[in-house]
Amino acid sequence: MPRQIIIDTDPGQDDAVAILLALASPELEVLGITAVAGNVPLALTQKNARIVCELAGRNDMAVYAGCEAPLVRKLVTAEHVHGKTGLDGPQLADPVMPLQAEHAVDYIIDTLRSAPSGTITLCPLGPLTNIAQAFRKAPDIIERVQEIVLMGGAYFEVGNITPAAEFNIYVDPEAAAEVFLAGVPLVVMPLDVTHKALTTQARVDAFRAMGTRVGDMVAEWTNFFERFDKEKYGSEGAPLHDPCVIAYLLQPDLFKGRHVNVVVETGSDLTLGMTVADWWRVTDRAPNAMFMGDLDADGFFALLTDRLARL
Ligand SMILES: [Ca+2]
Repeated sequence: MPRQIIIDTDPGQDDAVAILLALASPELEVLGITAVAGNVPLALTQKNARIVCELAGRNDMAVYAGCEAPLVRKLVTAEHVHGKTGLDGPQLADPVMPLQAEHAVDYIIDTLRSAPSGTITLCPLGPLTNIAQAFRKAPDIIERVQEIVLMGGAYFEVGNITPAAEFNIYVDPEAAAEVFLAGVPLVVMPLDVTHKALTTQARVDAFRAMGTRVGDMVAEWTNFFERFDKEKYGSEGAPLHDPCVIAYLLQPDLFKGRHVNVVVETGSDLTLGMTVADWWRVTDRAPNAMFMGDLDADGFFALLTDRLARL
């Protein structure tokens, strides 16, 4: 039986690739896609999620709009990386498939309550606002979650939006702090991993060589955000952050990490949103997260290319 997942997302070109990877993979059943404000405002992330579903030929997918602002802070966005639409690069038509009427938070709650306990995995690819709101509103669902596999945080790579913090966690640190302490089995894909998933020229060429619309789109998205990241990091390509979450569900042996304690900083202006990971186990705080640190990048891109070619 395929593993049932809900993708919570703020597309974002790398979110788009993650959604495509999930929809292309028979091991996974995407129950629904919940949008959250993050890379761009909610009106665009929910629209972008639908654009991506249509690109995959999945106009039947249910897409829900969630929270338009973090729990207590003003929204910070990342148009400087993703462009004004969040999916800048290729020309994309507006979606025709509808947005679901139910709020994403209620959808998450209802879905977890109606399914057998421990059968649904949450895959957050953006700020953790929707997940934290669902846990606040319906604490009974927390123990029903099979696992949370998320993109966010950093330890050795430290920060990409501030010197100390990764974007997803920084945007809603209070939500992240609550989710990390909720007691749900947690797998974290921090920058330490995603910065190894680099879109080199050969890897982008492989997307284009598929000769499909999906392959062309992924190559164009990658070219768009690469310009920014190459200059910033001086690397040979851009990190493909969010697909790491889906790749982990398909092939966990591509990743290596440690089960450690991770706490999110919410009090300091200087290090707000920092994921303080006890990598060296220097405290007696109980481990709460599988915090990944290494990736078989060639294996990751082989998996991604193989699956995207099926769409
Ligand atoms: Ca994202």
